[in-house]
Amino acid sequence: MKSFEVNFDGLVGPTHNYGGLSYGNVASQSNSQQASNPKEAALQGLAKMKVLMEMGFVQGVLAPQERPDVAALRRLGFAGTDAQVIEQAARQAMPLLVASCSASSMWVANAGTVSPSADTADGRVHFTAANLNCKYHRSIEHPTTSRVLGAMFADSKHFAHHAALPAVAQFGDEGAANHTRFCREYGEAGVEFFVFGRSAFDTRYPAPQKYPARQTLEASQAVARLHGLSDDGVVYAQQNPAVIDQGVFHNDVIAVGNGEVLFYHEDAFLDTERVLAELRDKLARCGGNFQAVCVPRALVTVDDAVRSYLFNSQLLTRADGTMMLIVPEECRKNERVWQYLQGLTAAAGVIREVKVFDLKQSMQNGGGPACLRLRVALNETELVAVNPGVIMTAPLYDTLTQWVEKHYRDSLRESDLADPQLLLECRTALDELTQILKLGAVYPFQIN
Ligand code: SUG
Repeated sequence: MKSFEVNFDGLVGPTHNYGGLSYGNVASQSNSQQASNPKEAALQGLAKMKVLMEMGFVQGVLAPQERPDVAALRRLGFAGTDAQVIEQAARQAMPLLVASCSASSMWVANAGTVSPSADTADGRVHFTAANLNCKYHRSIEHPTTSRVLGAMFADSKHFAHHAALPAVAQFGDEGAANHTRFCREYGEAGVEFFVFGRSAFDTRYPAPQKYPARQTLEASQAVARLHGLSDDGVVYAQQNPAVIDQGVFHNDVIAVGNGEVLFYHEDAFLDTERVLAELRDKLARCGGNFQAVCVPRALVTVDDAVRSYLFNSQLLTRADGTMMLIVPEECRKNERVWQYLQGLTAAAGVIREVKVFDLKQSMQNGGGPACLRLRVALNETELVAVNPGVIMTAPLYDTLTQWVEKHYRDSLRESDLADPQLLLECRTALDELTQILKLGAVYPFQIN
């Protein structure tokens, strides 16, 4: 049976703004308070989806969330009408209003962890929504994420959904940003690679000194258990705490994998030799031939990686079996990175092509091409069972582009977030979107 890696990209929401909310994420911190352009952000994301679809990849779309999250503000003690809740929050606790307005659900690599049916004990595709509990503005995403994923992958014969892990730091879970799957074919059993930043219960693992390690070993292990993965099909690795302290807040900022290939920076992991050997071994047992492409620090520094997002690229398999990297424009602007990429493709190894996209609006908050997509490996039968409304087509692209043009602002500053009109604009847009994508009622304003 044929199988596919389907990329579901997060559609940027109407409140995309630069809130400076993510300590440890260099771009989010340094672009705080700048004016954003939500319309441009959404169109940049849609353009990437369209190009990949036109290249023959199956492309999907994941809906944004209702913001400001008035219900979250009510839980923090603000009361009255929705407009009064927003006005009070703006007056008394602006940082809470900013957090409740974040469009951060666009980075769907953090929506959850997905295990394909070939890896799981019950032969279904398993999803665990990420609790994202390291940052308040992200911790409020998972209930809606679960409803949206449930509406996209509704058939319980093929799809199993797990609620987010307990929302405490010990089970900090950032979803697929710290999870990679290696395999020979997408439809065959593979090896799931979980990268964690620290252990919550075992003091033998070192932790970063400056920035938070968002993912714990215990969270990764819980997800592997929930999904029914076998010990032979799982490898755990600790992220190098020194790179977290340099701004590598997720593993997908320093490594990316696909098929039999891991593309990673020399400083990405602790105990790298053991990790690579285990990956090689376990993939061999699935009939695969593991290939590691290491980027040496002498050519590209960790700082270059953080600024250019070289590793936050999408590594995609082309029809001839070789691979292509989808990188952000910032890679072309960094001389060392660009030179490295020229050398990489000229060497005619497994990675043969580099394609550049302008995703500046998202990049300024620390979200590159890989952050914007959630990968779901599906066989033909499973693909047919996915809600067809969320699979990208040329007409859907046109409809979504018109929808963005109609509903999105082209400038948003912190002071604009206090405008209750923004909530109404967002709800009007999302109500229409749920009809376009055939999601049914998934937002709090639609179900309460
Ligand atoms: O969680 N930025 C996101 C970026 C997520 C990137 N995702 C992956 N690497 N997979 C984060 O730090 C910034 C929001 C702000 O500051 O307005 C933010 O949430």
